Amino acid sequence: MKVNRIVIGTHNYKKKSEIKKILNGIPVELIDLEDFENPPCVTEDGATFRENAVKKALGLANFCKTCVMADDSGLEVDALDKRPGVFSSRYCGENTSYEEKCLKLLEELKGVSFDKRTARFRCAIALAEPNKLLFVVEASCEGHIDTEPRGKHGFGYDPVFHVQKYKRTMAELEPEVKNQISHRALALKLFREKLKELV
Ligand code: ITT
Repeated sequence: MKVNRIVIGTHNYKKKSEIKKILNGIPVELIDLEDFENPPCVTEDGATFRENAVKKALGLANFCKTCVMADDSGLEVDALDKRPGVFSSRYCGENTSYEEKCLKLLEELKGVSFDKRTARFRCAIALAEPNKLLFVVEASCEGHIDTEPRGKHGFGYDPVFHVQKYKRTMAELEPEVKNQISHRALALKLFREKLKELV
């Protein structure tokens, strides 16, 4: 089967915008999920990012009746036994803001020294057509949880995620830089490669 259009299966506007920028130029038409009426929110009850990405991609491909890519991502903090992990978007309650989540994380890490605040963003991206998983790719981006939020770019935990190489938080980096080094950027590099076999 040849893939010539892919729906970006996310309800997260910022995530979608990063995916579109990073995939700029691929020989496939990218379609927004909002172009479909009442797309479902697939329940993310998998134990891993991979499981959730596959579930979202298959669930949405069946709904859209075409090829869908889905990204499941989140933050693992070593000092918190890898929490919030797959619960990153629900950390401290479903309807809390990104700011509240960042502050809760800083609160939980109070007193933990910088060298013990190691963390990583993880991203799994699945591509599926109705009833058929085509492939999954995964990548991660290492860093530390900072002691205060800084920066206005990005979304989610970016203001508290310190990137050693730049000595800045992910939210202080220009989007062009985040989109070269992030977990999503690295996963989408692999995605591009795999996709070449299908277009
Ligand atoms: P969809 O499921 O509709 O794609 P979502 O926001 O619920 O949207 P996830 O289930 O993958 O997506 O949850 C990801 C959460 O992890 C997200 O809400 C952020 O809190 C965090 N996250 C993921 N990628 C991030 C990034 O690049 N920078 C900062 N935080 C990120």
